[in-house]
Amino acid sequence: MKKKIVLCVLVILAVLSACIYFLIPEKKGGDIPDENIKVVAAAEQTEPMEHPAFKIEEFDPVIPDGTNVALNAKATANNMGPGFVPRKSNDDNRNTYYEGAPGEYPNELTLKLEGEYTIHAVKVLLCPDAVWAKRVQTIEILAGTDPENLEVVAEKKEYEFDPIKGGNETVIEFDNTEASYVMLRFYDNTGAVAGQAAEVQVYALD
Ligand SMILES: [Ca+2]
Repeated sequence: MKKKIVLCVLVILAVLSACIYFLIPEKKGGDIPDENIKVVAAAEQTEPMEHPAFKIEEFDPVIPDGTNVALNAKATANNMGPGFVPRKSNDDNRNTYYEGAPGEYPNELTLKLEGEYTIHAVKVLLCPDAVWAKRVQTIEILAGTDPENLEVVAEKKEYEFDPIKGGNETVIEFDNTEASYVMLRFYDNTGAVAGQAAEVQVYALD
């Protein structure tokens, strides 16, 4: 008889506990212990998502009209850093580059083309690896057929080189010019102690 009474009491207590649990839902998760904690709802996600703030637009390189006539040009410079010979600016390899002598601005890199062409754009490329930090180079372009009397075809201007968003390259366009010599005159480089060019492409109309 006593066992039945004890069993009944246990059943009643269990039922009461269940009622208390379900009738007071705000107690289930417990109180927020700290007023500084902000509870936010997680976004519904059923597949991998990328936050728009971290999305980098795919770079679409600019390729000027015509043909690059700089590949076989003879490259010279008024100065250079150790090992950064001018020829590295048009050897078709973006991992090699010309760099001027440290702090000896302006650095003048001249390409003697194989003939006389009607040119309209110069593309300057640096190594595309992300390890190259974004930088701004101040460049002026001169061109002509007389190496002693080259004329400015693109005024001195700042150009951004960004391997993440811009392919670490820039295109400098100017009016059609008859030229067998092209000079890049570097005035400043925020990412190094002198002007740099891994590849210089000169575009001539066909
Ligand atoms: Ca090169």
